[in-house]
Amino acid sequence: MTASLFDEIRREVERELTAIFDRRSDVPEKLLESMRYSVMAGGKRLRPVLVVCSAEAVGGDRKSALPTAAAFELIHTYTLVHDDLPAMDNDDLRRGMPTNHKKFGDATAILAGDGLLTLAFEVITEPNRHVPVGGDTRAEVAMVVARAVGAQGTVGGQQLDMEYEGKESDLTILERIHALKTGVMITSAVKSGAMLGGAGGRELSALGVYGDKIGLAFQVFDDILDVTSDAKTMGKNVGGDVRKKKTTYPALMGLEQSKVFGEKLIAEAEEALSAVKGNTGPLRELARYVAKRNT
Ligand code: GRG
Repeated sequence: MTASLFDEIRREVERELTAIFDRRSDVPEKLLESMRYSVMAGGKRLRPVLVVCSAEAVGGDRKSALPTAAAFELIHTYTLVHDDLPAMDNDDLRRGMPTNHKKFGDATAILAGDGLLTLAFEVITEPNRHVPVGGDTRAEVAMVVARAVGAQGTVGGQQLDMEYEGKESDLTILERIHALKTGVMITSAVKSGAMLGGAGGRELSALGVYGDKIGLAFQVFDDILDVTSDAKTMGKNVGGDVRKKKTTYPALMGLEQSKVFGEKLIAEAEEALSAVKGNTGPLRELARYVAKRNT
């Protein structure tokens, strides 16, 4: 993401995250340090930026979306911390730094992930510090997020991903795993922003399609980067998909066809935005960014 609008949103999200941690002096020191370490280690902040841009696309106020935007980064970081554990992907590099368990030990890393996930729901449901958001809307957003990241969503996707490691798989299975593991969180970020921005039913479903398409495209390009990029650029180890015998889009379709497929998804995402009346420019740019990113 290069545009200054995205940098500005990222900075605001990071201020929100800092404020969230600064209010948590009641958390045991090492645990708080471990939670803060992985969240503040950087990252593209794609999910929070999507929450904010989606809220603004339907005429909502940025400030009403900021806490939920930050909550998405807390949840996303928890999945990274747990995914990197020795019992899962066993990675030692994330966001260009040692993984959480390498720095704080496995047990604290597990607890840091647990703490981040639950903190996210506290942040989504507590009264908004910036502008009032009705309790009903906060509860609805919490439900959408819980369904997306729970056992029927991201956690279930991780389970399937583990079960299919080293096994024969096809495009249908791959799409299901990716939709659950990566897609639902991206779609729910877009939907949550839209709900906080006061979207109507038609806009909400169009933004749901947009989220589904960029969510899958994100994973297609992630599979491509795992083959074509390097650890220094990505800030995490690459080539892991082949090493762990994971089925990927390049493995099933070849590199060139994977790019064509990813770009088709991006075009479909942009098409879905035509049902949204507000300023969809930033969401269009984000869709194109997903296809062009190099980290
Ligand atoms: C529930 C433990 C658990 C895991 C869920 C999301 C997930 C499954 C695991 C995270 C690891 C992973 C490789 C997920 C695929 C999605 C992906 C490419 C995540 C990395 O997201 P980026 O590129 O990372 O947005 P940054 O660091 O930029 O935020």
